[in-house]
Amino acid sequence: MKQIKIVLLSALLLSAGTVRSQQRDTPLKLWYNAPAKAWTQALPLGNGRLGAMVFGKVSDELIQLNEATLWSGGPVDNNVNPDAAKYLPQVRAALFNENYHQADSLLRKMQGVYSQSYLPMADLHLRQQIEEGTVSDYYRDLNLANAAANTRFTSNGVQYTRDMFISAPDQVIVYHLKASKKGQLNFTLSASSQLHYQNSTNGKDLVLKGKAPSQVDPSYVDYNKEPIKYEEAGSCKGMRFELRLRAISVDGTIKTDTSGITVKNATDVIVIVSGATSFNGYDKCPDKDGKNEDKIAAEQLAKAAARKLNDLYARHITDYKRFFNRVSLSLPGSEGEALPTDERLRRYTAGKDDPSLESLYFQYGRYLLISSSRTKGAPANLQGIWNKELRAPWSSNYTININTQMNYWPAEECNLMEMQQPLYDLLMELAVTGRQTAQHFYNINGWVAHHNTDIWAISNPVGDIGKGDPNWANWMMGGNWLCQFLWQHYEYSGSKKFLSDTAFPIMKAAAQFSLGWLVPDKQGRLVTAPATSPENIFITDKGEHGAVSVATTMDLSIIHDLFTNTIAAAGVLGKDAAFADSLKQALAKLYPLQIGKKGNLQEWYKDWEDEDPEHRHISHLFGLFPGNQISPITTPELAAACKKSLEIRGDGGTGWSKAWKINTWARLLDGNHAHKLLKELLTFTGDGAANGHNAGGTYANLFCAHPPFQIDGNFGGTSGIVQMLLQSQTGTLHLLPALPDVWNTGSVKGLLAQGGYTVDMDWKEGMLTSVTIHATKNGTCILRVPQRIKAGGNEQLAPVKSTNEDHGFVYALQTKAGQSYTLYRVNR
Ligand code: FUC
Repeated sequence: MKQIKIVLLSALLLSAGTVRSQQRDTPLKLWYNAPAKAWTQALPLGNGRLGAMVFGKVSDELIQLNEATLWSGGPVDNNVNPDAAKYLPQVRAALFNENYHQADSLLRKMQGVYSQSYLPMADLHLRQQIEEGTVSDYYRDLNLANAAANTRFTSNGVQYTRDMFISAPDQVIVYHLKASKKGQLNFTLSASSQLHYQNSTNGKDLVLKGKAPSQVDPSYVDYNKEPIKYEEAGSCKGMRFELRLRAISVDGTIKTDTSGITVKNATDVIVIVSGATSFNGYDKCPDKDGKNEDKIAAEQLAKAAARKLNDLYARHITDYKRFFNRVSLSLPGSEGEALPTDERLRRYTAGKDDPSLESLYFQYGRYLLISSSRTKGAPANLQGIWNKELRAPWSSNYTININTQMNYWPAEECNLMEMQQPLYDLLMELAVTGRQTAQHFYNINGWVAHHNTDIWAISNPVGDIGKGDPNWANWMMGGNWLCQFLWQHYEYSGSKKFLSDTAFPIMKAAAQFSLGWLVPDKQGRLVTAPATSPENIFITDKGEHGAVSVATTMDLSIIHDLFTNTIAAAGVLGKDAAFADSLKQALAKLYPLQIGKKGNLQEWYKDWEDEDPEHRHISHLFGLFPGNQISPITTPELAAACKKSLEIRGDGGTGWSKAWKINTWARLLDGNHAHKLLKELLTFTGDGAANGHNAGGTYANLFCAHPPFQIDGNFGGTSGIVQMLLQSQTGTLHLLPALPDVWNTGSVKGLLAQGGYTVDMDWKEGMLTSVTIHATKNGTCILRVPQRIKAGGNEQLAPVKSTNEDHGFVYALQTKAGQSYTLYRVNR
C-alpha cells in the first residue's frame, strides 16, 4: 500500500512540472501552472478594505481592484412611501379572511425603494514586452499562510517574479516585481475605471480620481431608461474615490504621466498602490460632507513608500498571522497538494477523495473573511469585497434573508470574532434607519429591517413600490435574524460590556418591534401577519398559489430566538425585567412549530404543499440551524421532522443552499450526509458562470458558484466543516458530533466554543484520542464526547448522566481561567 502511494506521488510530482519543490513548503496554497483566463480563475487578495483579483497574465497582466466602501448612492431617503402604513389593517383583514391573493396585491403597496450597488473601483494593467512563446516554468499561487500572491515565469533566460500583498497595518497594496538578470524589467502600468474618472500626475504618482453614480439600479430592474445616474459634484449622492500608484526602483528609469508609469531597464521594482473613498458614514453625504479621499490616499502612499519592503512585509505578516494562525486543521491525504488546484478540483469532482482539499477550502474561508471584513460599516457583501461589475448580480449588496448571515457563520467558531465588528457597525446603523422604517411603514415602535440592505443601512421593504414580489421584497425578519450574532458574541466572548453597550439596546429595540408586530389568531395564538418564507410559494388546499400568509415557521423561529436571547441578556445584565416578562408571555403564546402529514417540519401556518418542493431556501429549519431550538438530543421529534423536510427538499441548490444544508445535516449529527453535500459544494463548475437557481459548485479559484459568484457558499462551507467537528450551541461542547468516515484521522486546533473555550482535538480511526480545552473563565465545562475519556493528570473530570445516551458520553470538567486541560480516550 505504502509503495503504491509513493509511486502515485512521484507520478504526480513529475507530471506537475519543474517548479515543484517551491510550492510544497506549505499545503495552504492555491496554485496553477497557467494564467487566469477568467475572473473566476484569478486570485483574491484583500486587507478587509482594498481588494485585488490577480490574474497572473504574462505580457498583459490585469489586477482588478475594489474598495469596500465604494457604493453608489448616498444616505437613505426617509419616508419613501408615506401611504404604506395605511394598508396594514387591510392586508391583515384579507389574510384573516384567507384571501391570500388580495393580501399579496395590497402588500405590494407597502414597499419602498431598492438598495444601492457595490461597485468596482479600477483595473490596473501591467504591460511587459514578453513573447508568450518564449515563456517557460510558469507558476502562480495564492499562499494562505502569508496572504500573498506570487506569479513567476522564465523568458529568454530571465526569471520574472511578481509578488503582491495587501497590508492592513499600512493600508496599501504592495507589488514587488523582479527580474533575475540586471536591467531586464521593462513595463508600463496604467489604471482605468468603469466609473467616471480622470487620471493626473504630480510627476511621481499616477492619480486616478473618480466619482461613483448617485443611483445604480439592481441588475434585475430593467424598466428604467437610465439605470445608472450621476449627480453634479456638491450634491449629496455619489461618492468620490481615488487610486494612487507609485513605482520605486534603485536602478533603471521611471517616468510617470497620465497614461501610466513606464519603467525601463530596472531589476527590482516596488509599486505601492493606495486608494480611498469619500464615504464618511451611512448618514453623511459622501460628496459635500465626505472625507478627503485625496489626502487619505496621498498620506497612506507616502507613509508606506517611506518604509522598506521587508518592513512592509513583516508588518503585514505579523498582522495577518495574528488571526490566521489561531486555527489549524489537518485531514488525511496530501497527494492532491502536488497538483495544480484546478486539476485537483477536477480530480476531486471525478470522485477522488481529497480531505486535505477540504481542509484547504476551510482555511480559504477563514482567509477570505480576514481579507474582506475589516472595514468600519462595511461587512463582507455578496461577493466579499471582490466585484468587477458595474451592475453586479443582486447589486452585490447585503442580502439579509440568508446571505449576509451565512458570511458570518464561521466568524466566532473559527476564532475570528474581530471580523464581525463591521457587521455590528451595520447593525447599529440599521437600528437607526430601521426605527424610521418601523414608524413609517407600520406605525410600530422599535426597529425593523427587511431582506436587503447596503452601506447606507437601507431598511425598507424593497420593490420600488409595487414592482417587487412580496415573496422576497416584504420579508421583514432580516434585522431580527442579525441580532442573533449580537447575543452569540456574548456567548463566545463573555463580554458583558459588549452585551450592555452594543448588543442589548439593539436586541431590545428589535424585540420591541416584534412584540408590536405579533397579533393573535382566532385561537388567540400569536402570529405574524403578513408573513412570507423567503422566497418560497405555497399551494393552499384549494390549489391557490401564494407567498403572503400568516405565521411562517421562519418568522416565528426567528422571533423565538430573538425573544429567548433578549430575555437571557436582560437576565445577565439584571435589567428590564418587566420587558423581559412581556417577552416571556409572548413566547408562551407563540404559534408552535408544527409537524406536517409527511412527517416534515411545516413551513407554513397550515400543512400546505410547496410550489417547488426542492426550493433552495430551507428557511423553516432555522430552529435547527442557525437557531438552537431543535436538536436530535433535546427535541428528537422535531429533529426527525427537520430530517424529513431536508429529504423532501433534496440535496440540490445553489452554492449557499448546499452550504446551508451541510450545516443542518451536521446538526442532525449525520456526518456522512453533510460530507456528501460538501463534496457537491466543491464540484468544479468550469470557468463560465453556472446559471440557474439550482446551480452551485466551485470555480478554479475556489470561489463558490452561484449565478455567477457569491461568497456566502464559501463561508457557509467553512462553517459546515466546523459543525461537523464541534458544536456548542446548547452550551455543551459536543466534540466530533458529525465526523464523516473519510475524515477518519485528523486534528484541529484553536476552534472556539461558546463559553469562551478554545478546543484542540486529535482523532484516529474515527475515534477521539485526545482533547485539550483552554478555558477563559472559572466554571464548569460540559462536554459530550463520542468515546469515554479520562483526565491525563489531576483535572477534575466527572461523568454526568446523559439525557440521550445514543449521542455519546457527557462529562463535567471544572475549569479555571487561563488554564488548559488535556483529556484522553479510555482505551479498553
Ligand atoms: C437570495 C437568494 C438568491 C440570491 C440572492 C442574492 O434572494 O434566493 O438565490 O442568493 O439572495
